[in-house]
Amino acid sequence: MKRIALFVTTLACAICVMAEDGSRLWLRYERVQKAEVTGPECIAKEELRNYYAGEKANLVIDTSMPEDAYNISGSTITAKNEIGLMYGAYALLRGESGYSAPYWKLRILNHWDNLDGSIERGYAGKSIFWDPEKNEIGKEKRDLIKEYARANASIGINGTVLNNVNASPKMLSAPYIQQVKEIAAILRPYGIKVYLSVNFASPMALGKLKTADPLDKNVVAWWKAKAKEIYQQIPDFGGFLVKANSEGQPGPGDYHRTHAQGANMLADAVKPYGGIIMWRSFVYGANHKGEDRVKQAVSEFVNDDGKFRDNVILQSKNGPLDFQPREPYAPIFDNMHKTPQMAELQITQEYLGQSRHLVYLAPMWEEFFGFVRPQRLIGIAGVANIGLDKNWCGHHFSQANWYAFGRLAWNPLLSSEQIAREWLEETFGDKRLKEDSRLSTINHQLLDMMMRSREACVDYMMPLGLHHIFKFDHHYGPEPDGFIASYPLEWCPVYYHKADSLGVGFNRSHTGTDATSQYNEPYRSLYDDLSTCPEQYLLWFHHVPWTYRMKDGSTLWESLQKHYDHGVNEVEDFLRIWQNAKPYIDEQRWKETDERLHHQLENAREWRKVCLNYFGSFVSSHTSKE
Ligand code: GCW
Repeated sequence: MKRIALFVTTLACAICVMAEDGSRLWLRYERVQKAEVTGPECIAKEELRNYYAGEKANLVIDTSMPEDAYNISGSTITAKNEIGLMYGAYALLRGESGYSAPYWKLRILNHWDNLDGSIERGYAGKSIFWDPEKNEIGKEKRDLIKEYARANASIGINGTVLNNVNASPKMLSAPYIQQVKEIAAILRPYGIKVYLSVNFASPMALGKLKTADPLDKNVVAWWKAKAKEIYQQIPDFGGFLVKANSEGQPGPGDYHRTHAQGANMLADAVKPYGGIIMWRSFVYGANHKGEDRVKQAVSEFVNDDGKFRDNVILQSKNGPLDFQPREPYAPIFDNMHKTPQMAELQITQEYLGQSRHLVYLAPMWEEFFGFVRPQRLIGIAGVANIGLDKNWCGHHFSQANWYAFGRLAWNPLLSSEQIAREWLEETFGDKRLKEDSRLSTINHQLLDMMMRSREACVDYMMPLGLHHIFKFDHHYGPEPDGFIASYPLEWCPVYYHKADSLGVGFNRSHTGTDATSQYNEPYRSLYDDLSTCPEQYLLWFHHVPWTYRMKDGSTLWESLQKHYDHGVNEVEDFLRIWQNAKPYIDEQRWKETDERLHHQLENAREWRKVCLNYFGSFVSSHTSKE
């Protein structure tokens, strides 16, 4: 298709141009309409009829197969039901063969969408679900949600939380439940269940009760009735996601109840219908004031282990702080032995350049799975990066993060490189260009750019374990000197790097906050000892002298400078790679990406300048010359 766009511009012919605005995502199949497809009428059949390039395809139901799994043998797909056939059809279109079953049953997107249409940490326009002007799901919205469902189904995502974890109680009011019902009906054929984030104080805000105490019988009755009302409308409703006693949200702690007591009350309400509660462990500041922020989740939840109902899942961010470009894994995964856990990854790039930087996140998630093995989890959630922008995600390459999340949710053992290769081929590849011998070099370079992009981001933002030195609130750009006395200390960058004339970094070893003791061995000892702590986490766990000798012989201060330089050089190289790719990419997507890459370079240089100036001011002239 991009070749067409290129010819069209060259020949100034306006007739056959198809907008290359990125709206088709990775689903850029050619509409061949050639295959004769046997089997039940279903989405798989429709997709293969339209897009399968072979002459014939067969869809076979085998009820003995596991849920969602498929087998592809030649052009025959076998699955338990139409959903499995659908997954098989998308796999066949991707060129897969053989047997495949999803690793997890719960593969869920979390939308931080507000009912007023805005999206918390959204960088791609307004919500595709909520529009305060329209209290119904009109035709246009219906079509869009269908496209969204299809995109998710093509990569195996099977659940979606439709609203922000900072939840408005209004979400549970009858008019909104009606809308959720309509959305659920669009998503259902694609095998996607809907879930809602709930505000723990909803019984007060909506039900006019005097309390939201989970042990109060009126509160219990209110939630039971609410669950019944929802399930009457949406019998396959998935359940609730809850952010409680975190960043000002209400929760059971307001009534001196435990997280388990709060979660169990909700769990009992949805249990008769097969619903689940995803309870978040992202808490700090409320009950453990003064404690190192990264320790607080474990401190607050560890006594609840074993006390949750069996339909409660604890949902935790991959790192103990907050979706930084690099964090060690969150030790909560080591500390809850009797509680089923889900990991929450952030697809939207809140702290990784938002939709302005090209940063492919799968290597970061792969790194996480190297520490928290997928078998320790029972599901996976990803904070979506989707909005009303034409290209869904703001940056054309941010689509790769949505794609990679889905593919990893299906199979966390896939390599990030394999996924990037697949995505590039589907999103920018063009079969007609295959003969061009330069293309394989270009493809290789694009792949390389994606694979290097996350480490580049770490390097130009916060290398060697630095963290949370972002500008306040919006988290875009550097503010290492950030300190506002009236803010909680955990929001201030200076709290996290602790730079002084001797050195920099947060001492979380046994001589400091002892956060290392929350880790299982071998990591506990590895991270605790300055001489064995991996350099990528050095300043996360230790306060290190500026003159400290790094493995390559340079001082810490020299090493910091090298990392910032390297990060910036990488982005310069990405711009060169993108320039080389120009003849092979359609004009619109090339130009939009190029503009963003230029901006990224500017921003990376700003990071380097601001951080090195700031940290350099602590390094004495004597030290810096060493
Ligand atoms: O990372 C922080 C974000 C908040 C977010 C919170 C959370 C939804 O800055 O915007 O709120 O995490 O995960 O609850």
